Amino acid sequence: MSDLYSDPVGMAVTAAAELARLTGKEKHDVALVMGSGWISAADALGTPTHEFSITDLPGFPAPTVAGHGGKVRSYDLQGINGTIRALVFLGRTHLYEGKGVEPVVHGVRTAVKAGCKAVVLTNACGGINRDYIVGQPVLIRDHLSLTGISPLIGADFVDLTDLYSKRIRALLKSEDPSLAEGVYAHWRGPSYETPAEISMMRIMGADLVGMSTVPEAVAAHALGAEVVGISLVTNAAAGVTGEKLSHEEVMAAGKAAAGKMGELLSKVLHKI
Ligand code: 8IG
Repeated sequence: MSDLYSDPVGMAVTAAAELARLTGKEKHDVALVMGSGWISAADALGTPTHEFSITDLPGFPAPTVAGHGGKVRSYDLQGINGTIRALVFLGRTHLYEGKGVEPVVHGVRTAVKAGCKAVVLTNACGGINRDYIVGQPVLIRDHLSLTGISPLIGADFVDLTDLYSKRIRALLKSEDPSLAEGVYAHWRGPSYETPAEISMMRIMGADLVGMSTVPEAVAAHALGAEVVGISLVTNAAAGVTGEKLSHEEVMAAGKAAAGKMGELLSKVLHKI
C-alpha cells in the first residue's frame, strides 16, 4: 500500500482529489500557509466557502503544538482578474515534531497538485538583524538550510537560484515600500539557539531564524510553484537583547500584529 513515506507525491495527488471532492472546486489557484501568529490574520480574508480539519485529507497527521490550528479553509476571493480560489492552511507540521520531513511538506505538495501556481508561506521567527523590531514583517529573500534536510529524494537536482519569487517580492514592495527583505536560517528546534549560534548565523549572513518554511519552499518550488515567504519577527533572537525567549511572548507578539498582517495578505493575494 502506498503511504506518505513511500510515495509522498502520490499521496499529495490523492489528498488534492479529496480536497476537490470536499470543496466542489476542481482547482485552487493560490495557497497560504499560516504560521504561528498568523492564524487570526486569515480572518481578514473574509468568509471561507469551506473549512474542515486537516486530518479530513489523506496523509496529514494531527497537529501537536498549541496555537497551531490544524484547519484548512477554501476561499473565493474577488481579485482584479476575477475570482481567486485560495487554499489556506491554519498551522503546519514542523521538523521538530519528529515525524520526518514528509508531513512537513504534504500541505504545499497537496496545494500544488490541487492547481496552486503560487504558495505563500508565513511564519513567526526570531530577528537576528539588529535593525528589525518585534512585530515587523520581513520578506524572505533567500535562506540558509542549517538542518541540511531536503524534502526531495533521488536525482532531483532542483535549481534554487530564484526560490523566493523576485517577481512577487517586487509587487509586494511596490505596494509597501517599507517592507524589509532578509535571509532566513532554518533551525530544527524545538530548543531555540544559543547566543553563540545566533552570532554564527549572523556571520553567515542570516537576518531571521525559525523552525519552518524552508522544506516547504523547496518542495513547492520543485513541483513548479512560485514561492513567497513572509516572516513576522516576534522576538529578538538569543543574545540579541539579553532577554530570555518564551513561547507565550512569541504568541502574544503574533496576536498583536495579526491585523496588520491580515491587510498585508489581502494585498498579496490580489497582486499575485
Ligand atoms: I517565533 O528565536 C520564533 N521561532 N529557531 N529561533 C528559532 N525559531 C524561532 C525563534 C527563534 N522565534
